[in-house]
Amino acid sequence: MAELDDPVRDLRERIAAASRVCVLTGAGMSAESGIATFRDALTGLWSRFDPARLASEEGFRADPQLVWDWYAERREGVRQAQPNAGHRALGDFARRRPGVLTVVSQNVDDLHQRAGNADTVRLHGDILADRWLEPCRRGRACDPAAAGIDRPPRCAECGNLVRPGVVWFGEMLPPGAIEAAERAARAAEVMLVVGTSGAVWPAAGLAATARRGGARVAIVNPHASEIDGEAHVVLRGTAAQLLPRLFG
Ligand code: BV8
Repeated sequence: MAELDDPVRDLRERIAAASRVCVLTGAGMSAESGIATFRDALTGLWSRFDPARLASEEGFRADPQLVWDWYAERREGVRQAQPNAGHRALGDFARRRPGVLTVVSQNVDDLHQRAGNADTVRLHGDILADRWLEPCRRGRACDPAAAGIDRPPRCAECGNLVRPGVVWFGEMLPPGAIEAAERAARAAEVMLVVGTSGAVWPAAGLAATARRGGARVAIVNPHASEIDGEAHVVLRGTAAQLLPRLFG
């Protein structure tokens, strides 16, 4: 049977024949672009911190400058990074087969968008975006340039702080994001889960949602994840190695 001989070829053929494909990506998708994965992000200076604490409103309020500096360093890494062969394979596929592929990402970088998947569903926000920490009483849009050079920038009139436009632990996902992701997972004929440890919810539940919807579920990850059990097939490899072979 093709599947037993060559699971990559079998999956590639399923993707080529499908009219609806959903790809859920995590930090491993951007690892080969030089962006540390979320749980590896705390190296060097940050190695003594817990990412789940830094990536929370409580952590930000406890030490705004520390958290702001962590994000500033990660933002610079994103700006320096380039989409890898895995991002490009998905962007090229979307250009060749418009309307077939939905990319749902937990990542806060912009590499899918830069590779051509402009309509990527962002579950956890955008690290390059800024927001006010408190809703602005004057309804003003957040403009860090006007908020001064402090770290984090602070509104000179009311003291409101600027924070990164990401979803922190304990915060709701952007309106409509998980609903759009669940619709794509339920409708998918093929669901590919790339580069995620499956540790963060509700994103981690999308593989099971796709499986219940009848999708063929496959995982691309060099290591075991918490949701391997939801997959029909697990491909032990990296995004930049395998996605060009699956979507090329
Ligand atoms: C929420 C932005 C409603 C910030 C991030 C059940 C249901 C709902 C909520 C919960 C629940 N159980 C618990 C919760 C609470 C919480 C949660 O999930 N906690 C976990 C720790 C248990 N969830 C939430 O708070 C979410 N909000 O549900 O709202 C609500 C509200 C209040 C109370 C209840 C419900 C919000 C979660 C969003 C958090 N924000 N990011 C920032 O980035 O700074 S999540 C963060 O983790 C990143 O976005 C990251 O993408 C994400 C997930 O991690 P991974 O992407 O998987 O990355 P990781 O490093 O873990 O793994 C990398 C993988 O890649 C590895 O497997 C590795 O092997 C692989 N890999 C490495 N190299 C490669 C590779 N793969 C392929 N190729 C390679 N080259």
